[in-house]
Amino acid sequence: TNSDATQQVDVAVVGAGFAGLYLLHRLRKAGFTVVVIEEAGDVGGTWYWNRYPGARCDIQTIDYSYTFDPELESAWQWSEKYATQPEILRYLGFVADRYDLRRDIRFGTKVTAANWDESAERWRLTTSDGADVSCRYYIMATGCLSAPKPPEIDGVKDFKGEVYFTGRWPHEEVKLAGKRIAVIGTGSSGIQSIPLLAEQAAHLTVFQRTPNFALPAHNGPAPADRTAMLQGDRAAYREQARWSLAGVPYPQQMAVSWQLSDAERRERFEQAWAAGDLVHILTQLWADQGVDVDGNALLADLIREKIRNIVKEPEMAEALTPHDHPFGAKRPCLDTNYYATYNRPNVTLVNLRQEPITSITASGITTDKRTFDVDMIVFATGFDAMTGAIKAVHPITGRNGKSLSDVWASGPQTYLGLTVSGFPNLFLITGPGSPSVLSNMAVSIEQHVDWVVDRLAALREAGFTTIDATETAQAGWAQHMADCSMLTLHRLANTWYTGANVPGKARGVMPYTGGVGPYRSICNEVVARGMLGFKLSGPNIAEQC
Ligand code: NA7
Repeated sequence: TNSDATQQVDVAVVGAGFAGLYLLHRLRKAGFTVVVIEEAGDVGGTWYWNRYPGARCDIQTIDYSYTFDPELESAWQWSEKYATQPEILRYLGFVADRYDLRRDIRFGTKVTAANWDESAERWRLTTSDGADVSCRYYIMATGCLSAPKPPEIDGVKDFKGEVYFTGRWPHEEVKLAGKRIAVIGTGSSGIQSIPLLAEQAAHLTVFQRTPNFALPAHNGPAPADRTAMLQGDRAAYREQARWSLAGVPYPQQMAVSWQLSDAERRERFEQAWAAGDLVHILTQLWADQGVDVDGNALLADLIREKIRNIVKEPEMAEALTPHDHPFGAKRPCLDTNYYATYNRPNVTLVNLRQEPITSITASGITTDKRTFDVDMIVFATGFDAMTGAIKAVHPITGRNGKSLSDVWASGPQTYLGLTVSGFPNLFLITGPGSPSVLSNMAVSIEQHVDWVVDRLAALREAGFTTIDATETAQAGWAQHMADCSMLTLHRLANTWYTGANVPGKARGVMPYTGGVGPYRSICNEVVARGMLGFKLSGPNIAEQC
């Protein structure tokens, strides 16, 4: 390595998505030198890669925005209740321009290794473009759904037609009209794209392994009541979101399902179905819907009834109806005409529970019962979530030569979802152990970034040069996470939340299920109690203790 080419900075950030951009802005304002390393050709993260037809945010865009600068908020107007991918990407580009962020981002570059140098108390990053980086602090803003899962089906390479992954959709236009298209996967990406693919395809065949709950987005203008709340008192609206359970300002429901009559429950449900809002239907019907299987089943049954009413062919309706998991334990979806799409004559549903795929051939997909000849296969098969982007991108080596992949071999271990014991000065944004994926990402990202940047400034002020979580604190966080996950239903489904979607991955509920507001108060308390659970060191340590 040519040491002259090494870039010396205070902080290196990986990823220029929602988190990385805000990190760069805040770190600069706090007086740190920063470089951001980004594999893609531009900013955007998730919204750079996921360009498939129908890609949208399914948190309302008035909530899915940066809130750190009121002037930014008034400078940008969203066009609809749920913005499309191109509009969100334009927004992130607008933010990058407004704060002149691109000049410190190295695009088209990957980190290929990261090593902690104990004597220098710095991280040394090797990168794909040759110029290494030496930094005091290393922050992974790599996202939780950014490493696409391999297809896991034999014969993909033999297929002579076009192959696309929703999470790596081409930037050029993909011609769909008149084609025979297969989609594998019915998570959010499948459910958003299937109706649009069906409109253009000569024929669309959907290969479904597990049916998912979806509710209509009822997209359009932002709802007047929410907009009025935000405009009435912006600061209060944002503050309420920060202390809420899911990062959107809704109150805690107090009425338990069995306190309500059938008619009252139905009324609440119909309102939620008409509202077209994921956080509303996940939290606002009755207090036990997310924590008790019986309270949950009352809601799940009402959604099942809707599916039966929309899908005309009874066998198809049944195949599309989830029975294997409580509502919300697997990430539910927001749709536009999803179930109704199955009433179209050019759409076929293949239930992989009854006829599994045996192989992909030169001409299409073969199950153990039939062969489907197609021109295009779309994999909407998801991601190696939460840990994939952190573990797979490069070896990260901490104290005593330990690699993060080894330390995490039987499941991710963190303190507060933000740090890993034995990896000093390393921070994870939206990592395993954070509540982010169960919340409005924007609110969680701002909390994580603010906490980390405020800590780095405070450490610098006090003369500390390293921060490392203790093993005891990390074990305590694991215990607390396990306790919280016993209170919710996420543990009862095979999902990317639990590692079940990736063959061979360690199982366990990876997100913090205690909620955004409680998580924020824990992070604040850690600070208020002298960085409880962290070991700090530096030249001035004697004076500080
Ligand atoms: P998801 O939600 O992980 O969905 C992936 C889908 O692909 C899901 O239906 C899977 O079935 C299916 N799948 C995965 N692998 C296979 C194989 N090998 N064969 C057949 N079917 C398969 O990913 P998305 O991209 O849709 O959404 C990710 C998140 O982005 C979403 O939750 C939102 O937070 C935004 P399974 O359910 O595993 O049986």
